[in-house]
Amino acid sequence: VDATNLSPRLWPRASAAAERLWSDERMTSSVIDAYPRLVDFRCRLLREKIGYYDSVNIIKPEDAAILFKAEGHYPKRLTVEAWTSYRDYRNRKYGVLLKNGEDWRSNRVILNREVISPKVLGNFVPLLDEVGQDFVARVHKKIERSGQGKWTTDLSQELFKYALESVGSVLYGERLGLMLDYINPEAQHFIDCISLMFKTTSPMLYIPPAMLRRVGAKIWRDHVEAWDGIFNQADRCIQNIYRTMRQDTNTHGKYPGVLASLLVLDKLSIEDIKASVTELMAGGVDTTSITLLWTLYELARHPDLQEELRAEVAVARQSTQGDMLQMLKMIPLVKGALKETLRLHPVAVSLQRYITEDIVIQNYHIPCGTLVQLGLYAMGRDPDVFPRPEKYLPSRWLRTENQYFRSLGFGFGPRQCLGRRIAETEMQLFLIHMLENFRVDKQRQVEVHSTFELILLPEKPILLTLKPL
Ligand code: HEM
Ligand code: 2DC
Repeated sequence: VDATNLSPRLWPRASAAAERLWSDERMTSSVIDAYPRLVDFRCRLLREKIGYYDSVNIIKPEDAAILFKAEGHYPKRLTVEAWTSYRDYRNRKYGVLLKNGEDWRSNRVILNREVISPKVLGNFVPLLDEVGQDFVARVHKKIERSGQGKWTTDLSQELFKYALESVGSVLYGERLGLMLDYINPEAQHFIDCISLMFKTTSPMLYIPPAMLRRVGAKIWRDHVEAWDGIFNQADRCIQNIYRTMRQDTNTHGKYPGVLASLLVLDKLSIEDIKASVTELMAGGVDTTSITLLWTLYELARHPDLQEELRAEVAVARQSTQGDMLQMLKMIPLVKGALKETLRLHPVAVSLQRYITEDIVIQNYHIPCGTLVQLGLYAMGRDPDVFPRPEKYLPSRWLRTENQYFRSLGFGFGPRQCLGRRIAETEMQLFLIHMLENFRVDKQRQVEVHSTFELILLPEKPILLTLKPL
């Protein structure tokens, strides 16, 4: 059992299993330190072997610091074989997500400049702000139509559309039209394919996809169908931009989007650009939307906190008179809320690296080449790291000294999330507009736990009620 990645609810069961392992002579060599004690968070290091993976698991910020110092020049994380198998099967190039070594680095350096460097934020903000405004207008319309002055719904489908519209507008410099009443069925299909792709990936973490492919397993066929849908839609979007670029030479000085900028820059091959833009488009949907859903859920559970955030946004709005770029610098509590959401509900259950030198963690010598996993979910709920971890407290992020290797939701270093700036900006703008327009409420006090479908998701639908202020 990979106990670092389990929800604490399941830990008593893991503990019982561990107890059995611990007393089994043959197992002790693969169980470092007192495995059962992991259950009360005091165990700091765990070696596990699941199928063909052999990894060392850590959960402390100090240990994370040691890990990332040993990640080397070309940081490498666990390869999701289902994803590389699909690319190999269809003869498609790897994008930056799946590349490694020098090939990864040379692509990543160029992508960084167009996607994550501070200089592009000014280009992204007006595009993303417009999507945020359209989302709010759409909710107002839904409320009007309900005839009840409020709208109660599972917002996840709406949030998927918001996220895809946002990432699409940044990548293509154009609107996909997902905030309209009648949306392109191909865009809806793309959204469905991404969820299916994640869902079918997780069982294949433990059963080699090559074998599933040989026996024609349904899970592999579904996975291929999902990626096919993703690539087809991305290809259509990319072709579209490619065509219009050849027709008109952007004379109006308008920001043309990430794809067109990369094509004009001409530093990556078209195939490399297509591969990474497809990954950006696919990576930009479920991640931010689920994080926003969890944030609204937490704000609904903490009405006083919600008012505090609203007040912060109001002050920022007033003192900047709507200059969005400025406004984004004046909302530390909103940013804290997003960090707090990722602490309790991380999208990625763990971060991993193959270390490129020997390290010593908690007195254990770990040889070069070992896969080391940092359990993000476990760290976020460790009372030694976050006092009163069960409490949703955005203000705990207001002090920079509280953040030493603790805010790792987007990963770390040169291999961190490439979509981070897009994600953060898109989520901050969403919260600004929502807080300025609606009060978020929820039915009863029901705890919602997480489930693992490669990324962590709410285990059941979250019903929220939106009321105009
Ligand atoms: C990688 C989290 C949104 C695209 C990652 C990683 C994490 C992560 C943990 C691995 C980083 C590491 O190994 O250090 C998140 C979270 C998001 C989010 C929490 C939102 C709340 C996005 C968005 C996009 C995106 C919006 C696209 C626009 C990518 C890509 C990589 C990546 C392409 C691979 C980068 C590389 O290997 O060089 N993300 N992500 N992500 N993410 Fe995100
Ligand atoms: C899943 O044990 C659990 O950002 C595994 O936007 C280890 C593992 C490896 C890679 C992680 C993955 C986990 C979770 C999802 C991540 C992925 C790297 C990138 C990906 C964190 C923790 C994600 C969601 C990307 C996906 C982009 C893709 C759809 C094109």
